[in-house]
Amino acid sequence: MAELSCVTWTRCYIGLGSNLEHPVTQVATALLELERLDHCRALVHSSLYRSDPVGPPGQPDYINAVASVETTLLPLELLDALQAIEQQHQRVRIQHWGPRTLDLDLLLYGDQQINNERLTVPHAFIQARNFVLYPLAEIAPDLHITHKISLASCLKNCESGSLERI
Ligand code: 5RU
Ligand code: CA
Ligand code: CA
Repeated sequence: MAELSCVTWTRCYIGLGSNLEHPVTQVATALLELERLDHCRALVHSSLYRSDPVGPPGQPDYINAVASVETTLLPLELLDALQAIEQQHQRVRIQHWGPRTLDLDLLLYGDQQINNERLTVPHAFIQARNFVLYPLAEIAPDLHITHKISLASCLKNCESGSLERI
């Protein structure tokens, strides 16, 4: 008798950001690369957004977006895949929170809470950053960040500021 297959697909949310070397192209290319990742399917992504830099001053404006995929990769396997894409974009770490060609953040991995040396999920910045919350709301308005914290409640406390959908 035929067996039923049993793999678990977990929906994950990924933040994209760039403020060097043609940021719109960096983010658009990264979306295509996410779409082509092995063991991932069903990519959905937000519009691209422009915003002022948060953190160290004197950087170029950022382009941000949020994407979601379903994956059979484990969290650290997905992180490896995201970091490999960052490397393909010649990401160089000079200054902490400094400008970058491409930053891919694993924001949410299903409803899991993960705390280890490489990974904190939900991502530390998710609850207070307009450049994460507004794009996220575009693709998953009913999302909960944790069992107790809804995306809608985070948005109520987060001004859109300089954030501009492009
Ligand atoms: C401090 C606060 C440092 C928030 C960082 C981005 C942060 C940014 C980005 C915009 C950084 C990390 N500003 N600043 N978009 N990343 N607008 O993706 F996110 S550096
Ligand atoms: Ca990052
Ligand atoms: Ca980031």
